[in-house]
Amino acid sequence: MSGSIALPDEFSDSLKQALKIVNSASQLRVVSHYDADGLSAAAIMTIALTRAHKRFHLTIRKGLEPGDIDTIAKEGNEAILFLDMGSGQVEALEQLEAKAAALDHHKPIRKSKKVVQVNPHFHAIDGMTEASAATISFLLAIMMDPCNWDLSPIALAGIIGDRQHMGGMKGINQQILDSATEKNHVVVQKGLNLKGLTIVEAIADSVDPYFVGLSGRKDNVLAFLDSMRLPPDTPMGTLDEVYRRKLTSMLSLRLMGQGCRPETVEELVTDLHWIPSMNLSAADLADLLNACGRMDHEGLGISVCMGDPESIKLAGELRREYNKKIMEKLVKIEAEGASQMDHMQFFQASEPSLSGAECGLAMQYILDQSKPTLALSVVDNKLKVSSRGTKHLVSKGLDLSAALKKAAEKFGGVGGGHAVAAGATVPEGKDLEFLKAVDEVVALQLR
Ligand SMILES: [Mn+2]
Repeated sequence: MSGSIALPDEFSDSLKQALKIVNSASQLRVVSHYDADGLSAAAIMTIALTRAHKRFHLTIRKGLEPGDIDTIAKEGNEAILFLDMGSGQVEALEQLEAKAAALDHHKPIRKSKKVVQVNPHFHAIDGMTEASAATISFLLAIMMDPCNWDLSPIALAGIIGDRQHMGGMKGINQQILDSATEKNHVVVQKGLNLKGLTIVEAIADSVDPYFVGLSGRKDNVLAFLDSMRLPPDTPMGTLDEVYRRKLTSMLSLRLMGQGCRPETVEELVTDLHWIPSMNLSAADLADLLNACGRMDHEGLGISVCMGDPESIKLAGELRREYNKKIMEKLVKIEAEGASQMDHMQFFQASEPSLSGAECGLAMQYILDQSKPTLALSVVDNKLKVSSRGTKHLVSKGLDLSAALKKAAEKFGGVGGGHAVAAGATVPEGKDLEFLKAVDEVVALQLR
């Protein structure tokens, strides 16, 4: 039924239950998350439902707060699909009158008799590395109709958006990639993981990877390229093999010198998943979606996934704007560092919607690799916290989801997410106590 994807029977069963909800409803409510994975999942469902001639109403949210669920409850929906969210709110979803399915890869709280949960965690599949929300949405889409296999590049963009591809695709994600390649929906080729038209642009404007001393400083990049006798305006596409190797080794050395983990350095030369139908790589698509979501243009993200050339162009402009803001913050963090506690480090995010991205990039490329990083901002008089660790720290016991949940609940807040990346909201005025509580939990985890 899922084509060539092999899934545990019980996981297939949960997908079939979700399919039943879709098939039996005359009209569906779809709610998804605003990040690249959530937007990919939403775009896949949007296209699949349209092809199935289903009426639906899509909303993209930054999170699923109790207030959001109350609003949805009052709409009198027949059936609701929650994408990239819902597993953490299963209790509240059970109160809904509508039939509800949560296609989520975040750690679930418990099983539910009422709410259909399609979640890899229930089936010994790692929701952090083997299946994202876009993966699950895609599995449902091809179950609805195998013609939806052409949406596989969007699933790959979601997977990459959630950084599940790092160190190589795994599990269900790998299965989708293999079949998508076989069906010519994507072409895999090795390349330098930089975006931009000319080399000087690609390095100077690069926030991911962020090159300490080069990113955001064009003059330094010009000097760097001059030292290699490489003309700065060389188009990225025309870089010959000798220069590509030279540039790759120089940039790798820089990343190592700034203390990046080996898996981060390895990512510099990476498998690019070229999408012939869009003239983009899946990583590029993920990047565009990320910018759309963070810059409050979620609808544009959906039309980018539909392959609209004008939307792709507009999203490119948004990305430039978005990168500029992040670049300014990263250059500042590079100069000033983060505030240190015994077992973690933190900084003030430039604005709430950028805190996750800033936190992730600062953790990966700039700050102390031996401590997780928290980025703080204030939303509606509440402290909003984004946190990131490294896979290495997670292998040593770090679980930011548990740490933030425990610390936030101590002060009447909420927290959760993944072991390597989590968030929390805490009542204002409890900042210092909260940070101390996180520090204590992390100390125990990494002991
Ligand atoms: Mn996700």
